[in-house]
Amino acid sequence: MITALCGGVGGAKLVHGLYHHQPDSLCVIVNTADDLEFCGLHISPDLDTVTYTLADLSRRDVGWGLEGDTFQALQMLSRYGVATWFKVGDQDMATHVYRTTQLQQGLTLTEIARAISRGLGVTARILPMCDQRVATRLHAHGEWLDFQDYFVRRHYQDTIDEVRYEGVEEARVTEPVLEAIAAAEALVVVNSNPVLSILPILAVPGVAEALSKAKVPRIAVSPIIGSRAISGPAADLMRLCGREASALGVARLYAGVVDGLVVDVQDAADQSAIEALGIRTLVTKIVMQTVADRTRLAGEILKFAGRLR
Ligand code: FO1
Repeated sequence: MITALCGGVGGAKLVHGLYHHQPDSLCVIVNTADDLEFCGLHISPDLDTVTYTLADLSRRDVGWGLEGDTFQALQMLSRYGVATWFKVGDQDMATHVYRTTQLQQGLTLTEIARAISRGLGVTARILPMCDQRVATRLHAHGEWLDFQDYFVRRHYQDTIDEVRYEGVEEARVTEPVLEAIAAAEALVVVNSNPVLSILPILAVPGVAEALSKAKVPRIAVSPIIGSRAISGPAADLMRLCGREASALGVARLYAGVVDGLVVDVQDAADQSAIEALGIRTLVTKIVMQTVADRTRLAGEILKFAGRLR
């Protein structure tokens, strides 16, 4: 069993590679702090991005939403004055309608994620990090921004001086997440944004403790190459957390949580400093431009885990 911790688009690519190797023995613990309400619908972007990606349904250009989806409903909504900067497609809307009605029936995000992945033929276990509401909020120029407002509407241009995962203290780790960590032969913190996708998962009471007790290899993949994020605001947010935006900075951020770190060949010079932290290092090409890249990188990580056992 491989258990991955994942956020949105970038991390979902590597999860797709792991799924190729282990379609029936992969668990994915997914960040839900990006969730939002849109027209009364509960949307879980990271859960949907991972599930759609593993179902080979996600948009090939941006990685979120559904390939070939249309936006007729959004067009009608905009005629009623509804803000439509968050582009929800018509087929995608069905997922949000289903999730919202099931939540209203009293089902949990975990139960609903299982029903959705089953409906889309995904055999991996997609697990929300918790079933309670957690909301990433970002402080900039004196005001608190909701996550999608910052990330999508404002194209993460704001200079952030504080990040909070509201509600995470009251969240509780679920039994399926604890089982997924306990049953794992290796744990993979994929190349998602550490501050926006991975730290919210680790902040759920019980998760970091379960990871620290795991007696199996725990491997992270750097989302930073050189001093730049592969995509998104990861580098800026690392610096906000007082971390160097570098592979070594990622190693320091994850020190104590991981035994191994996968870094890009451009960061080979950091290897000895990372190993000095007690973190074994795999240096390889970590940019995933094709599906074959995803499968290759995932295969290398599984071998790396074998060497760390
Ligand atoms: N990201 C965008 O940059 N623009 C969008 O309009 C957008 C719509 C959207 C709809 C559904 C969904 O599941 C994801 C969507 N995303 C969009 C991506 C999303 O904002 C991010 O991928 C995650 O929240 C961060 O990982």
